[in-house]
Amino acid sequence: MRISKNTIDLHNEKLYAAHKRKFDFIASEIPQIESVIQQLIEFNVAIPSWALGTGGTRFGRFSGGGEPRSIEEKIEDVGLLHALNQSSGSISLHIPWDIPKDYAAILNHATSLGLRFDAVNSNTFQDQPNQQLSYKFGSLQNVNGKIRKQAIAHNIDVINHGIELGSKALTVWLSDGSSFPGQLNFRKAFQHTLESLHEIYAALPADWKIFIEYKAFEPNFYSMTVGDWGQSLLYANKLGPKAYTLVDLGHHLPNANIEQIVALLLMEGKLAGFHFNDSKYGDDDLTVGSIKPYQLFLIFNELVEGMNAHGLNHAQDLGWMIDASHNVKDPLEDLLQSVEAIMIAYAQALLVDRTKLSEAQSSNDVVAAQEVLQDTFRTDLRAVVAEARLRAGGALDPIGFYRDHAIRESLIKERGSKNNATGL
Ligand code: RM4
Ligand code: MN
Ligand code: MN
Repeated sequence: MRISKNTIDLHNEKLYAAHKRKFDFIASEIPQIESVIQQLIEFNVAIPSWALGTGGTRFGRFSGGGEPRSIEEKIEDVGLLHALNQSSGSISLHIPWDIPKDYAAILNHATSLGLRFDAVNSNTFQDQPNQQLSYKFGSLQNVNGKIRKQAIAHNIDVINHGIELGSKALTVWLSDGSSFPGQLNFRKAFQHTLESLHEIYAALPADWKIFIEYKAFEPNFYSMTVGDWGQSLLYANKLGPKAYTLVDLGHHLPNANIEQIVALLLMEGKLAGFHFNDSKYGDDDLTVGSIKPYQLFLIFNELVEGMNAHGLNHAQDLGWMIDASHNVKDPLEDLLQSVEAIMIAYAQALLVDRTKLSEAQSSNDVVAAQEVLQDTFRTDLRAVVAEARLRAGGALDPIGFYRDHAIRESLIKERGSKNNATGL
């Protein structure tokens, strides 16, 4: 299904007067409002192809119905999100959960919805039905050279799919590691992984990047071979200029200072970008901003500061993606909430008074520094984000539109209520 521009205009007309009152008030307080709106319009967050169905845990999965049955339907779902918020104009494929076959048709389909293909993701954390050798004891780290070769070949295959679709990056997340002391020789595991990554790196086209994603635990519980940003950065530095460290918010040990990690990775020119989600305990993959919105703001504050210091283009030079799972919510509503949370945090970070903050820092005025950050964090910028969405052609209230137009019900009618989308 597609949403027509006309229905969005009608929706916006109804909400416009109330929106304008709120927007005019906040705009009168922000001298640089136009440039903030422009930056918000340009910002885009990719949607992963594996997050369009209902997620679950190892205990169960409760599908809400209408889930996409094919890569084409997943692209359509992202098209719906993008039509509503104008900030979800790209899709990130996970292979082999989604294998593109007819490239030209898929590209056409995506382009007609205003979508591009973001980073492609490899998967060597599961065995596939016809796979020859098992990844039970790891993939790129494996003690068996034949298994490493198979995993390398898969990654190169993923790059080749990405080339056909116009992707520009490969994201490698490895579940490699060990679950018990003594199981693994750490040094050898690292070296095998590095050698394997070198071979994958050599297959990257000139204008591609490789993102090395780290994770502290799970599925291995004693050691992870790319377990933290230090290890990821070691790989990225050894591999070369096309390799970067990818931060997934849920992949840290509890209470890690993620904003500091971001600042240092940017300083080193090695931050690939983000997988956004939120968590209470571990890799919970909850809606962005649902648990720790202040942390999200502090991260964006460092991102904006660091990107400006390095002259990076906020919208284009780093990879922005949601990596969440939706266990009890409608996946599309959940994704709309996540994108909105990201846009709000980004807008707030753009408005931090950096001159005042750096003066407070230079004079060790801790109170003033906190005031600067919290003053911005406590400013309600929802109307500014809505105005950017309106000007870009999106809906003033995406979730309201989605519900008023009974989009899930239409999807269930079209696709049925029993299917499970491939993915998490
Ligand atoms: C991992 C990691 C990867 C994602 C898989 C599905 O925990 O976050 O980015 O591809 O899950
Ligand atoms: Mn991730
Ligand atoms: Mn994860």
